Amino acid sequence: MATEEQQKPAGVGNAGASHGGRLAARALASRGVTHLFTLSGGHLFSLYDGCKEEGIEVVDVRHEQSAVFAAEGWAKATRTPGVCALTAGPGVTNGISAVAGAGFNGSPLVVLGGRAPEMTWGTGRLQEIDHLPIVSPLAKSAETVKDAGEIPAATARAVDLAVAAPTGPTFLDYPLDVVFTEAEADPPPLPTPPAPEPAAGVEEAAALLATAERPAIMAGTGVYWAGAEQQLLALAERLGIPVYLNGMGRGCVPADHPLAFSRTRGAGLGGCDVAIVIGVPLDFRLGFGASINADAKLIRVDAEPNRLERNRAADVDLVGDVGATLAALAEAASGAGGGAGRTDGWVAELRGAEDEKRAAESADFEDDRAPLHPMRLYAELAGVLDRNAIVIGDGGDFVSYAGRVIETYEPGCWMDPGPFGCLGGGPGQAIGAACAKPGRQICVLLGDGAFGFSAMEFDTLARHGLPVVGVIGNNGIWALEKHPMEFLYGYSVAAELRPEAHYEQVAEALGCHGEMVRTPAELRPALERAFACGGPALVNVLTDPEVVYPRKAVLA
Ligand SMILES: Cc1ncc(C[n+]2csc(CCOP(=O)(O)OP(=O)(O)O)c2C)c(N)n1
Ligand SMILES: [Mg+2]
Repeated sequence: MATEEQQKPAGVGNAGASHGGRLAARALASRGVTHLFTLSGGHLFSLYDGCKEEGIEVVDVRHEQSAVFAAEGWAKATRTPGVCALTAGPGVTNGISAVAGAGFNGSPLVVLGGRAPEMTWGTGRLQEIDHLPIVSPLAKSAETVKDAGEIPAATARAVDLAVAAPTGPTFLDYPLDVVFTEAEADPPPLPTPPAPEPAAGVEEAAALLATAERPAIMAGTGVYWAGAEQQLLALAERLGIPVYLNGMGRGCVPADHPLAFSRTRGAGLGGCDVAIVIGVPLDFRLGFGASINADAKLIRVDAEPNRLERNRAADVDLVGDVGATLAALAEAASGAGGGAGRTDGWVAELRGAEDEKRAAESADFEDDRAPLHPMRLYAELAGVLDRNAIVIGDGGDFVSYAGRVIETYEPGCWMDPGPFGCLGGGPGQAIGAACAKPGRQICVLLGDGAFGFSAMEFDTLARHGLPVVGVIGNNGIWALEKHPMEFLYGYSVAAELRPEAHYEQVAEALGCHGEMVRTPAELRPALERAFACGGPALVNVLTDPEVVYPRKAVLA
């Protein structure tokens, strides 16, 4: 059977000729792109050839979803665009969940697609499907290049748009005939970003803040994408405001900063008189806005308008450059009489409550049971992680526990699926992060259920020599589903996994270091060996399926 791949298109073998793949790669290189995450397909050959010419490293994975997650991991680790290429048809459709997740996270990534030839469109060629209606609702832009001469401009546009605030994924596909055709065209110059302007309304917000005695900041992923951590810290310090962080916001104020709080969010947001919600939507994670005291004044700061206004509208909505807005807010509120002293009592009250909550956790941290309590696992892990380790969560309850207790000290060091909540993104993100940050500890936390989605990416880690350490919380169940279903119905279905499965042997078979851990005493040495082995490793820790995560909502 002759496939698209076997028909040799024009432009191949013409050394030095600028076929569309080379034009695309040059455009990527002009934007500083150094890595392309992909899984092979003939529709992409000319793009690979272009990458070879430009010195762009091609990192090939085992499922297209992982290629997109890897691009997202790159973006999250570097705040520069992550780029992936998916072959026509099933390659693109396999990537869709990850594209949707990146949209929810505002992750700046560029998804390049192969595409059946334009000349014969509609004749039923292999893998012929129009991707745009599928991708358009999920991405900032979705475009097909119809002319080889347009490739540099369209490719550069896809990158430039992904990183423009509000950041997010973009999609561009190249029909096979177009991308194998030669043309002469250069990528356009880099656009000059607009000067960062504070949002309108800062004075009004500052007036609220200047007299606040119990202010609180809730900051999320948007702060990270805006690169506004310095301005966030300065605002908190000048006005003495306790800070709660989620998503990629974690680490934007170091976990051990006197104004960083995590265990008292209920008291902090529920008891504040003025809340500043920065770069995070008022979605389920914030009780649809109800986590914040109903009587408090709400100041919202974001790069985009409030998409969830039906949940709760802000008293002052500051839409614009996040960093410039926070800086202007700190200046104006200090000028209007606000200052750290006014909030001392409030900060001390929360610190007392925070210390109490932490003290209450210590029993779980020292829990001696085997199989392990997940909290004991995290206590042991904390002892081996560097301050700037990148920790990636992929799982149910196992990751909910991690989100509670893993401390993040620097921006870009915590990655979770975000509000789209797609399991299976951990290994891919780890691949991207490891490519972006060689020499860093990269640790991916995996539920045993989550591990199954992308287990073959341990092959990718081994082939590319990426020293990622996976840690499985292996409780033999889909705990986040099993326990709530039992609570609701008194029984559960479709919630069991194989108990004590030797997933570490899967990793070993793929060329990684693997260990199974059954008791708390075995864990620390196993983790140390895993981080010291110099390559990818998987530590498969048996955890107690009877531990029920103390969840407020049974269903999201
Ligand atoms: C792609 C996808 N499929 C299904 C779900 C629903 N889901 C959320 S958490 C969860 C259980 C995860 O189990 P595991 O990874 O073993 O972690 P545990 O809860 O057992 O700690 C499931 C099935 C999801 N979020 N994403
Ligand atoms: Mg599980």
